[in-house]
Amino acid sequence: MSDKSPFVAILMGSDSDLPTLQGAVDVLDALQVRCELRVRSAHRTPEQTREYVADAEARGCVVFIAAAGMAAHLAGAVAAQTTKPVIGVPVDAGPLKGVDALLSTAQMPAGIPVATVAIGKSGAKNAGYLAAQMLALSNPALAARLREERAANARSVLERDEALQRRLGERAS
Ligand code: RP5
Repeated sequence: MSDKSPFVAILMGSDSDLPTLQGAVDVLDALQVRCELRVRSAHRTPEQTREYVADAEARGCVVFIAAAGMAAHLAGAVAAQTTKPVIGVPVDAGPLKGVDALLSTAQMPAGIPVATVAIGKSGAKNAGYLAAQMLALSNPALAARLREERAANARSVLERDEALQRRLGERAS
């Protein structure tokens, strides 16, 4: 039986964006959120991008993550085709190190929002978390997994602080 649970569609402008987007996939996998990953380009495959968004929505996509570098219009092009939430990830590609993609992704006209995260790998991970948080609004088990992940994150920071204090103590003695 195929899985019919709501899913997150991750689009990237090029397969060269995959090292950045892998973090979003890993976060969603760890939180047991179904996702699929496709290459679609606002500029190079505009018609296939439109078709994919309509098809993904019909199959149960509830959040889109769209990532691109340079003159990054993919997230906006996706947002133009759906009222599902769209999270934009600016990719650090090209000589402007992602600042071009950040502005292209974030500066949307009123009425067509794109929730834009940070440039690069941290942004991609946060896109995964944000998409999961959106799904968790109607999924208590996922909300619990997100809370546990936050608690584990906090424990890890405190453990690293304790390790640091031990090293500093050893140096002083
Ligand atoms: C963007 O151009 C893509 O999202 C990618 O970040 C960048 C370079 O693409 P390739 O030339 O590597 O395919 O559209």
